[in-house]
Amino acid sequence: TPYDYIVVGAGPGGLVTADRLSEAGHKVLLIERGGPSLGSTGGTTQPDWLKGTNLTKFDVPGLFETMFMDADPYWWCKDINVFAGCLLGGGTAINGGLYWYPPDIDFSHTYGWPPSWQSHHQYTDKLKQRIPSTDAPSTDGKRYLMETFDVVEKLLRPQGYHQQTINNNPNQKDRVYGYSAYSFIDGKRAGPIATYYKTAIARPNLTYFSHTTVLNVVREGSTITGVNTDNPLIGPNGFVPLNPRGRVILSAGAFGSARLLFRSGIGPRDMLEIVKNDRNAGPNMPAEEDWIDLPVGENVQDNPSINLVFTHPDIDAYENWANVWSNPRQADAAQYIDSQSGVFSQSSPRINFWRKLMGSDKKPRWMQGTARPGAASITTDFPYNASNIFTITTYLATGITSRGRIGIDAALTARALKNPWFTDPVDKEVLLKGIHELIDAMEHVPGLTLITPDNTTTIEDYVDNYPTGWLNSNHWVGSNSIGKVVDENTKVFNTDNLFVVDASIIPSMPMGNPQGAIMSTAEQGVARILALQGGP
Ligand code: 6FA
Ligand code: ABL
Repeated sequence: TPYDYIVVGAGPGGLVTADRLSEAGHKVLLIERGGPSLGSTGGTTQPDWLKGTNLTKFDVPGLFETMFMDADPYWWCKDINVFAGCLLGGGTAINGGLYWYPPDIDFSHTYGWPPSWQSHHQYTDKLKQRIPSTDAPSTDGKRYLMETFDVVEKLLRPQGYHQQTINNNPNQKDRVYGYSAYSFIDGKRAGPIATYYKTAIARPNLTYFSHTTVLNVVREGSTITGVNTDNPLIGPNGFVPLNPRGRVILSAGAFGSARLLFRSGIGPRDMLEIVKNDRNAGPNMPAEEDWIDLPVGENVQDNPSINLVFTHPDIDAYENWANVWSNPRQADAAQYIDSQSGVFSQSSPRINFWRKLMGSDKKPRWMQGTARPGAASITTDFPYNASNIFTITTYLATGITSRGRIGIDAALTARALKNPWFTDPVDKEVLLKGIHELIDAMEHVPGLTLITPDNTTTIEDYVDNYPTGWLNSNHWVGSNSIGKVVDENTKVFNTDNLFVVDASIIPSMPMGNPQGAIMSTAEQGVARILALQGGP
């Protein structure tokens, strides 16, 4: 059967979009390549200690770190060479849940947004109504395992930082710190899965297909007529048609949506040639005279991030999260099962902070810090007390000038062709400045020891020799930047009815971990699509 709207991908971009389109009464098909996540959506992956409940790995915030410690991590997309969630909720099913209301500057013309997006605030308000942030997700309103907050606060205060409820003042991002805010509700992962998806799936005019991969959009010149999938149950040969005035919306993520455009004959010639030479994808491409040349995959950004690992005698490293799956602290597990309260109601981060720094190019850049008990990696020859470790991840955010490129290789795996971190040396200079400020303040915190890098390595050498891939923050944006690949209504240039709504249209790095900025973008994007003439 034909649809008014086909939305490809059930990540944060796709869920906001599918919910708003179906709310407006349209006949909507939402297609997701992965399976269920939260228990409420049919997910069943859970540790033994949660047997008998419907709480899964994806529901329980305190299991977040186990995403990176599992022998069979089926939730990662296998054909994207960085972390990306391929299941209902996309990244929001597996991410750390840090959730920031975007500051106004993140939608400013300076950072690439069209002038018509300047009064964006109302769309963030719509998002807040659906997913309110909380910095105290435990159902008893208390915060747990807060030693990391207390120690890092001691490091920040002498530098003139002051405490805020961060999401009460999204525009204040210089020398502020606060409790980590999350998209959790009632002590459980929520985000768009427990909110937008929940209302969308309840509507009879929305159809959801999981375990179905869209291969390409089918187009005649500039007009999209439907999508090809790998699922014959969805339509003959896996094809789903659009209604005459129907539209397709790609929400497959920064890598996934770029690849779908390539496979549909839209993008730089070198990428389209790869698709053309592929035995399976080539025959589905439009004829060469219909190829559309757009900078798909260019202009990509991701925060460069550097981890600093410390010890302090006050810290409880929570066994570096290694036991939460098979051998959790009994009292904490019991408390969580009983009332979704306690340590397990929060993911690993405990404190976040921001600082505005000027580069030698006179451009401001904002540094974000995220601190958590434990560490992903430690390099030192000295002995240290493993039960006292914690990590500060320093990110460089709004204002970064480095850009990279996303593309596909001969196997059609999506990957960075040009890494986006520190391509402009000023970004590195600024992040180094921020790291030095933190290290210099350590003298104010008795007992605080930096173990990675240790005192045999300078900060400069540490950053210079940092393994490139570790700079990845999983916050990719920009591969289909608004103004370059899509117009101000999120429509792909030179097409009649193809749209993109996800992280890929965001033209520059937002201030914080991006899921809030992405869903806020989606709120305005889908409002524009609904208002745009010529649709269903
Ligand atoms: N962002 C935050 O704001 N806070 C965090 O704490 C945070 N943590 C993480 C994190 O710990 C990890 C490990 C990762 C990978 C990301 C994190 N992020 C965090 C970033 C955030 O999750 C992403 O920026 C955000 O999810 C991106 O949203 P998008 O809507 O742009 O894209 P997704 O990848 O989430 O969703 C795409 C969906 O499309 C997936 O469900 C995928 O399965 C589906 N899909 C892709 N190709 C498809 C196809 N061809 N056919 C059908 N479905 C497809
Ligand atoms: C994010 O926004 C990042 O994308 C994640 O990388 C980060 O989680 C979460 N938020 C929480 O701050 C980290 C884990 O804490 C590490 O243990 C892990 O090694 C790292 O992600 C992998 O990128």
